Amino acid sequence: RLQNWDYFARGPSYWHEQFPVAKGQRQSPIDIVTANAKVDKALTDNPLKIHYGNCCLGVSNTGHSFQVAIDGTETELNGGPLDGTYKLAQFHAHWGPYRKEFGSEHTVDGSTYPAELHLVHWNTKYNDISEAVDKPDGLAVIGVFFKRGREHAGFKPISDLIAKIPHKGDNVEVCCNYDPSWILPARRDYWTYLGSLTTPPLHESVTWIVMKNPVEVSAEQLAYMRMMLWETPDGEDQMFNNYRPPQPLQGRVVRST
Ligand code: 1SD
Ligand code: ZN
Repeated sequence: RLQNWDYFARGPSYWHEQFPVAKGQRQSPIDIVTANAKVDKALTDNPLKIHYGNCCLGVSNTGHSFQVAIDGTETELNGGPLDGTYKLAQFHAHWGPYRKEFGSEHTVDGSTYPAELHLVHWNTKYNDISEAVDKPDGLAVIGVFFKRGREHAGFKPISDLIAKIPHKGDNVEVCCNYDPSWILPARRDYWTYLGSLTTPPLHESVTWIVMKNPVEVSAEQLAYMRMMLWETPDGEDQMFNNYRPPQPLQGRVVRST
């Protein structure tokens, strides 16, 4: 069964028909205009603390991305722009076509990257992610830009598994010790703003934390993502361009470390 939204015939410019919040006041992604970002000392005085550990369960093909399922029990994200403690629920990515330098959701002064990883966390003041997903302070997503370059050893255990989940619904276990913080850039400078999920139902529930420094992954690691398939009206096809373009800022302020 085809879903009621996709990235082609029922793509981002149609999502508002079924999800009116698509035209809301705090939609994501956005273009980050670096000159307009307000440096906020409070963000560095109370640094972002990220603790993950060995928490990965499996990698699946959701039909829109790969998604790594997490046992978040021992994970913790707090500090920076966040009140309280958030736990990691899953991570996934968005990416563009072969050899192109676009596919990221956020853009920086109009520049794109070939992919963007999203680590999705939920606020533990709620009982679980399903309760948190539509609350204004329910989610925190860390975005990490991927840039084409050298192979990323810390992403390799996951990119190797992505090659094994071609069809929607395919799932493989992450059998070895894997800590998602291996994919984070060494320098943790970031931009932060209040936004939304970038896929329907587009809930305005996300505190975005977008890492300023991209991480390098190889052309082959990007190619593994594009080897995944998704369902199209004509059958299956290579998965790419699974990104939403930047949305209006609507007066929001982006803060910077
Ligand atoms: O695209 C994801 C979607 O798969 C789902 O994980 C949702 C959270 O439940 O988040 C969006 S996103 O805003 O992180 N792109
Ligand atoms: Zn995402």
